[in-house]
Amino acid sequence: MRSAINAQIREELDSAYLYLGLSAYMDGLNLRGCAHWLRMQWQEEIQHALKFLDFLLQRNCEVELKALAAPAFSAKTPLEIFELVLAHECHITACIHELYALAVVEHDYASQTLLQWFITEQLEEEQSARDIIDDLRLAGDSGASLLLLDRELAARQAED
Ligand code: OFO
Repeated sequence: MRSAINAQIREELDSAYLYLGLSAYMDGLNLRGCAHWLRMQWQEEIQHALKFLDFLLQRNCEVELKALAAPAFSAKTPLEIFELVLAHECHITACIHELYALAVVEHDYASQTLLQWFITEQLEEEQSARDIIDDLRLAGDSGASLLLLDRELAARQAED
């Protein structure tokens, strides 16, 4: 379980790095609201990594930080970018579910409690990405609608 949680810390930091890259890309498209939303997401992923890391420390387990790869993506349009976000979140959900299954096999009740928080969080993560994708599909080729959506995304606040 310790080793699997260490691997998940890297997954969360990878997510953060990906979203930071996507945020910078969106800023380059002058979609500053999308860039802001993705930067908030970057911050949230760092919090997720810290939640796992602090859990290991609390249990007196060794933390092994692993190397991160540079984020690489071929998505270009806002719709493609948020489809990538959703696909990535689905991947993270699968990782969390695997971790939970392992915690059950190992009778690791403390990990199960921690992971229940992440299971709920992943529902929200996927839903947020789906909502933005739906809005982008509705906006279609309308620059005015995209601008409105971009302004809406600019309002995202950091979570506690
Ligand atoms: Fe950590 O939830 Fe997104 O990746």
